[in-house]
Amino acid sequence: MSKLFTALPSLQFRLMPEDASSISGRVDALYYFLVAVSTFFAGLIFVLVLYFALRYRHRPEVQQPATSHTGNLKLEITWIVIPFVLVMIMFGWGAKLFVEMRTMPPDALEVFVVGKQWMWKLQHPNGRREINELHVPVGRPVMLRMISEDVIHSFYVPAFRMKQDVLPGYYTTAWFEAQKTGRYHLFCAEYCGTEHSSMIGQVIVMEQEDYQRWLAGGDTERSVIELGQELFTGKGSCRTCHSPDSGPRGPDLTGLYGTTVHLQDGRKVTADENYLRESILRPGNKIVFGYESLMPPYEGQLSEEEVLQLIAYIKTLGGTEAAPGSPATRPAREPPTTAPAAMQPTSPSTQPAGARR
Ligand code: HEC
Ligand SMILES: [Cu+2]
Repeated sequence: MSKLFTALPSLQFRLMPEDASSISGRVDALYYFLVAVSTFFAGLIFVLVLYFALRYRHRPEVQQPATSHTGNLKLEITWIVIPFVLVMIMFGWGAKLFVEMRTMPPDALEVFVVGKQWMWKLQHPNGRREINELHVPVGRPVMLRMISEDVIHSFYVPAFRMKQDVLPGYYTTAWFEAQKTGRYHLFCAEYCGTEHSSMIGQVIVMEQEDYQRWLAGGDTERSVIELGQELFTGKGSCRTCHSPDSGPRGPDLTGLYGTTVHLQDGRKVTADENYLRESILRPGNKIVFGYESLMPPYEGQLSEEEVLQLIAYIKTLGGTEAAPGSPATRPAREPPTTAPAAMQPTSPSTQPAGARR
């Protein structure tokens, strides 16, 4: 339908922004369906209201019927079933699309996004950075791992029908696959202060070869993982407490990512990106079972970029997602039997420590 409008250049009118991602055409189709259903019923109700108002207007010569209707089963079933079917179609269709939009493709290119008042800072896996511009290859899924340094922002690319809040203190993700080369608007879609309206940028979709050339063109020396490793052994001095032979000073982080971590207070958490971030910045919040709270909080000492780099490095140390299909590499190290009785699972758990979710 949007083709209809773009096919008439003389009108210079677009009902929708350009559609340039693998999902945008389908989001539009659902939207048009909602608009069509709403328009049809709004029109029908409008016409019927007018018709009944005229047809049954008060006339002195017409007698009021002595009995009043108590109901009409067939009519009532009709007006229950038709709207029910329609909204269930909307629900099923919308849910299917939503799940697809929220399921990150495993082979996606990961780009790190840090929002701050009032700019977008981005970093590619090879280390190349950019501000308010995002270069991506065409026809390849791109996943954004995003966080804010200050207030809530929202990463919005209308041409991709993609919008995701960017929060302080918590990673959110989004993905898209651009299908047309070109330049597309990037907006912040969450009011974030005085210069919110200037927090704008561009997504530049390039052919594969152009993208590779662009990626290599920066003055990048180290990849995100290498930067993380450098922090781990250098400035962060994480290695003094986290290495296979660090003993009781700190747990070995090998194979940690994606596993279940048993905490001192009996809780079990999945070692995902948000857990790793919290463990680095505020380790006291979640103490690993069997360890002392020796780790200093790194809050205020590491930038969000640095934390992202550390996490990218820790993920390379192995874990569920790094080695799909292989058994959990992490040895059991927390004897759940010594946990307080109240924290024991109600049924005897056969799940080994460090099991996958
Ligand atoms: C003084 C020693 C020490 C230093 C330095 C240290 N840690 Fe820790 N770390 C610990 C201890 C002890 C624990 C376990 C207790 C806890 O959860 O706080 C831990 C826990 C963790 C965990 C959770 C591990 C798990 O098995 O769930 C992560 C992730 C982590 N540290 C990352 C880091 C990173 C990254 C750095 C460097 C920026 C660092 N640590 C520096 C001692 C340290
Ligand atoms: Cu903003």
